[in-house]
Amino acid sequence: MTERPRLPLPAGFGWGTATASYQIEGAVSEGGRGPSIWDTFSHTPDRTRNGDTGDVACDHYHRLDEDLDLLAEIGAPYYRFAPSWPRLQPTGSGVLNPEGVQFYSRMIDGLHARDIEPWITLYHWDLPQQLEDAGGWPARATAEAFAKYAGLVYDAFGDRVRHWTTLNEPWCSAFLGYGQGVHAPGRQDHQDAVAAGHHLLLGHGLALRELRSRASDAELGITLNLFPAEPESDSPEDVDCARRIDGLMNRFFLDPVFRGTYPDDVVADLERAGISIPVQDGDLELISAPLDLLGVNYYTRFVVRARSPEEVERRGGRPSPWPGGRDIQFVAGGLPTTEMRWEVYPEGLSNTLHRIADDYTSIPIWITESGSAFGDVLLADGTVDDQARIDYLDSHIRAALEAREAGVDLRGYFVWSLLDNFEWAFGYEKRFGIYYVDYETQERTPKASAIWLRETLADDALPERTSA
Ligand code: IFM
Repeated sequence: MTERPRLPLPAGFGWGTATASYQIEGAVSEGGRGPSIWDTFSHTPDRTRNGDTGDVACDHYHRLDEDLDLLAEIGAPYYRFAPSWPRLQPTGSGVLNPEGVQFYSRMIDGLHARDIEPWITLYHWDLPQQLEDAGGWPARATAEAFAKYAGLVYDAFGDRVRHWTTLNEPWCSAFLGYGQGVHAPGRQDHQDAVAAGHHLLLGHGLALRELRSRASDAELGITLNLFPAEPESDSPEDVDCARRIDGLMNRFFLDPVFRGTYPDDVVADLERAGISIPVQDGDLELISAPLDLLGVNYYTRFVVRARSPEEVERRGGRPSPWPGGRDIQFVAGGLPTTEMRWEVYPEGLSNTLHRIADDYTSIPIWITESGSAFGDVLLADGTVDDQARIDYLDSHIRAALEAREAGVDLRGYFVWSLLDNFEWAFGYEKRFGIYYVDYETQERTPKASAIWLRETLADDALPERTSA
């Protein structure tokens, strides 16, 4: 049994929920929207669970007001959303699409009308297909196109939006999208993945320069997904596997952003695998330009061990997101898991926050995503009893606030996600929302976690909690 006492929430703390365009909007052929890599990918056979696509998703495009009312119901002061690049700029170049601008203007105004601060993420994975056809993120030109797009989006909404993050989880775009191929655009080339990773970071740096030149009082940052990598044993081989995964997952992004350099050991690991990072003069200065905040998405940890040469041989050349990592095995670490089979490890969140503050930066940190998928069921009485999600949120919020109490400058915590939604390659099978979505009727039902969050925020305290 775990006993957790009532815990008052810090004054002025930034609570929120988060979503992303392709996961909820639907209306993919309406309002002048162009195709994105996720349209193409999800319509390609065998790419997503059950062939699910974002064509309709949560139909948020047509249910904007209803969804804004849900946000008001929760009572969190922030809402983080990612406008769709192909809705705002259908081909990835040229002027913005007025219908797209109108849709997000309505959203932003609707948020302000409900006393909710909008927070924009400029890129949450829906690259316009035309840019992919021209080379995608492995091509440097995509970073330049992204920066131009960022400037235009700021021109449209900068007067009403104070918080901006350039990228969401560039690790996923680069290594799942171009390395393992389980995310759009589905390519499987580790050199492309690393080039994509660098050009995403370059896109961040170039976009930041565009935003800075326009924004005097905006708060600008990037969101990284950071997960601790731990060895299964103390053996030097397992410890080295953990170093390598930490390098590719965390330090590949943190080091250039906060130290202006790629980590030597990661560069050496990649070179051994015949892979180079296509850095040009001046890139790292742009990438490491000062930020106002860091967004952290935290879900789980990795536990790794070394594979023997025989195991590597047996496994063959199965696609992996990790360049040069065929000899690294991911194992269960013995903790309870969510529906994603991700271990529930709140200590990893406080450790990650401490690590950032100790090793990288003292700028404000925001947890821009934290949440879990469980097999939620809508009961006949109209309720969804997701105690496991409440427990997950409670333990992670406590871990985050502990780090804050110990001196980490943590400013906010956004729950992923407002609604059940299109969970990428997993389609609609995984439910992350605090509102249950019936995809047949599009009816939204508050799960117990939504009610818990609303009451927690209204009481300004985490309730006392006893759990098994
Ligand atoms: O649904 C995703 C989101 O798009 C990015 N961060 C992780 C979430 C859960 O997998």
